Order: sequence, then structure tokens, then C-alpha cells
Amino acid sequence: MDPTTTELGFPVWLRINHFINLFCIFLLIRSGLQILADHPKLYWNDHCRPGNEWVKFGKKKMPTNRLFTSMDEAEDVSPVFAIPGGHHNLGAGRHWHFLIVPLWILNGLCYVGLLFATGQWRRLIPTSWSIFPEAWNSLLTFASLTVPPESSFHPYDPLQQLVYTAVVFLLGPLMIATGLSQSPALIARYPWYPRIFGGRQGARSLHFIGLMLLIFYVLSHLTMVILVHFPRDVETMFSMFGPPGLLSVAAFLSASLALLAVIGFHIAATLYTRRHPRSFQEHAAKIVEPLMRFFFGKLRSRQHFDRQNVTAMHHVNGYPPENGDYRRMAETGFHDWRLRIGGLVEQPLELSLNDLQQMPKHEQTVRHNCIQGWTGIATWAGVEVREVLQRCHPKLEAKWIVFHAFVQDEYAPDHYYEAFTLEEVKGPQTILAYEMNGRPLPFEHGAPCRLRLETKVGYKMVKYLTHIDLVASLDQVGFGYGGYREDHQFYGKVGSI
Ligand SMILES: Nc1nc2c(c(=O)[nH]1)N[C@H]1C(S)=C(S)[C@@H](COP(=O)(O)O)O[C@H]1N2
Ligand SMILES: [Mo]
Repeated sequence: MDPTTTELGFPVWLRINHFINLFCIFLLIRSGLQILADHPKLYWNDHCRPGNEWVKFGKKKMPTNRLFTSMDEAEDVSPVFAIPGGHHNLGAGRHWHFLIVPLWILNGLCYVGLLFATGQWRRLIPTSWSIFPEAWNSLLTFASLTVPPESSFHPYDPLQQLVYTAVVFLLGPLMIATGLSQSPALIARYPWYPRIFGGRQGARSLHFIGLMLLIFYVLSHLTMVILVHFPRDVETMFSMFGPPGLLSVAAFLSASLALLAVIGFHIAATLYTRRHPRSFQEHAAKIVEPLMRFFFGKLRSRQHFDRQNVTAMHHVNGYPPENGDYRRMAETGFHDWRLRIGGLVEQPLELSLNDLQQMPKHEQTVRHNCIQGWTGIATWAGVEVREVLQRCHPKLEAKWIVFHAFVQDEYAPDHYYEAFTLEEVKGPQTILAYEMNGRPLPFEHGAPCRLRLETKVGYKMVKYLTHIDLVASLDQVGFGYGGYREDHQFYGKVGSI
């Protein structure tokens, strides 16, 4: 090996970079497990047919004789493994994931940049094919449970070198690429992209397999550090003479402190997130929302799935309203139902189902992406929101458009609603749908009319619409966080990923 590699040492930037990476990875793993727990089933195709998962965690069994919703499928998860842990804390788990991802990617880019700028790459990236047989020999040595002599670490042994290169240049990019393909906005704009991974569920499964490899890597890496370096450091600690020994002691202490700091941060962050979910949501939103709007906000859906491809058993989330008004209207085929469009508009509207059917009809065969993880493909048809907006003439002060649903249950007065900026709903494939797969919208999917906005995660697409309001601010709408799930489950209000 190139003799200069041993002289490279571990410069300060490398140590800091490594520390930030460690900090990020543990948070990404724990928030990732929180997200997974909300739909702990993995599939290889985007239909997510119940029972068709290749792996499933948790013991829940879904009924086959009555309607269940995907919220019923969520599992609790221990705060030891997940941040913040507990029941359906998906919103907070996502905030953590999205807070850390940009930091982790930035740190990774700095690392790779500096690696090449400083010559450090020479000891990381193998330059000869002989690395493979050498790594194999090294693996055999480890398999016989002996630690190779220190001389074979210069400073990395061949197996280490191969694994590090693979983690940095294969596993890292794979996690980013498959993570990105979970964004409804990105994959609605570039439908070819998730196909690289066999669809969004293929990507989700690979993201999970990557997570498992990452956990395995982190655990074995830590074990190696403890087995190989720890005894050597302890030895020097107890024979404290000469500057090299002292340096080693300092390194050992600072590494231990760094690890303790990460553990301490996790405990504090978990407790804070669990005890103050609202304040965490508000703080996280200040960073996550602008980033999400910046990277995904301008993307417009261009999906055209083959109609042959629709999902036979499309999942459901959110039960049909259990209230008298709704039931009465349903009995007469929603003859009396009117969609009211009001608020800051010059021309308030009241549209019957028939009025909607008389307007230009738009049809789209698209993938639905629930925030919990499942997908399904369906053909939806209805009226473009931009068409309705043209007819009602929004006033200049109107900034937000809020879609309201029937009260779920007359004894529980909060109703489902979701808000968007006016810009967000002006794109294509944003419709008030009254048909699904060529039939009137079924009850469980939002009869008589629901929103479809294909660059968003499912929770933004309000079913069982009653009225649409244009407002200048969200302060007076619900609790003011931009939607029912934002108010009650601490989700973010953008929902582009
Ligand atoms: N009124 C209402 N709309 C709703 C919900 C709900 O609970 N109530 N759930 C949302 C969520 S989280 C999802 S994923 C989609 C599910 O649509 P589907 O049931 O047609 O599959 O509806 C959204 N719209
Ligand atoms: Mo959802």
C-alpha cells in the first residue's frame, strides 16, 4: 500500500465529519423505524394487496369481514428503538427524519469533497483488484474470531476498506435515491424514476433493506472499534508515558465523550418530543416546510398509468361519516348535496353533483401515496380545481384554500379539513373527483366528492367534501396548523414527501 496513507492521520475535519455522521445516522435510524411502524408491512408492488407483503412486523390482524382503515394497522414502537416512540407518532418521526436528512447529506458531500481534495481517498478507495482476495482472507480471520495483527491495519485492513467504500459510495446513495422516491411530488412529476426500483414499494423495501445493512454496519463497526482500539487505548492509558500514549488517551476520552453526548442528546430529544409535541411541530416546521416547498413545491403531476393497472383492493383511510345529514343525503344519491365555495371570492358558488358533471371532465390514472407508506393505483375523474377558481374569482387577499369535509360524527364536532396555498392547487391533475375507476365515488373513498392533488401525500386529499373556503390566513381555521392531521397528529402542512 501507498506509504503516504499512514502519514495522512485523521485530521480534525475528518473527526468532526465522522461525529456529525454518527449523530445523524442514529437519528435517521430511529426516526425511520418510527415511520415504518405506522405501516409495518413491505411489498414489492404498488398495489399493496392485504396479505401480499413480503415482510410484516407486529401482531395485529386485520378483519376480513368489515371495513378497516390503514390507521388501524399502525403498530406501537418502543422509544428505545424509535424517536419519539409510542403510538402513531408518525408526524414527529417524520419531522426528525426530514430535519436530519439535509444535514446528513450536506455532511456527506463535505466528506466526499474533502476526501478528494486532501488525498484521504487513497486509503479509502481500493485501487487494485487484489483487494477482493485480501478482504476474503481478512473475513476468514475475523470468522475464526481472531483479530488480525495490528500490522494488517494500515490503517484499514482490506475488508474494512472494502466495506467503508461500499457504505460511502453505494449504501449512502442508495438510501438517498430510494428515500427520494418516497416523495409523491417527485414521482408524480417524473413517473419513470420510481420504476428504477420496481415502483414506490420496491424503493420503500430497498430503503428498509438498506436500513438493516446500515444497522448491521454500525453495530459491527462499533464492535470492531471496541475490540481493536479500545484495548490498545486502555493499555496506553495505564502506561501513561511518552507523548504518543497521551495522544491516544485524549483520543479515547474524546471519542467516549462524543458517544456519550450523542446518547444524551437522544434521551433529551426523545423526552422533549414526547412531552411537547406541539412545540416540536412548530419548531421543526420552520426548517422543514421551507425546504420541502423549495425542493418539491413547484413540481406538477404528469402521471398516466395504464387503466389496466388499477389496484383491485385499494386501501382506505378515514371512515365514511357517521352522521345523520350525511346518511340522509347518501340515501337519495346525494341529490341535495351542494358544494359551497366561499370566503374571499367575488362570486360565491353552490354546485350540485349535476353542476359538477356538466363542467369539463378530467380523468387521471395515478398512484395514491398514503403518508403511512401504502400505495394504490386508481382512475379518478372530476373537475379541475383551477376551473372552479376561475368561476369564483378569488379576491387578492385570498392566500389559502381550505377544503372541508362532513363532520365525522355529530358527537365529535371536529371535522376533517386540509389547507393549501392557492398556487399549490392550480396545477394539473388537481381535481374535485366524483368518480373512481369509472363509477360514482364509493362511500369509503369519499362519496360524493373528494379532492385529488397528485403531488401530495394522501392525508391532504380531503374526502366527503362539504365546502371550500378561501382565506387570507390559517389562524382562524381549526387549530391553525393547516389541516386536521396537522392539528391532531402533528403532521407538517406541506406533505410533498
Ligand atoms: N374526510 C376525510 N378525508 C380523508 C381522510 C379522512 O380521515 N377523512 N383521510 C386521508 C388520508 S390519511 C388518506 S391516505 C386518504 C385515503 O383515501 P382513500 O380512503 O380513498 O384511499 O384520504 C384522506 N382524506
Ligand atoms: Mo394517509
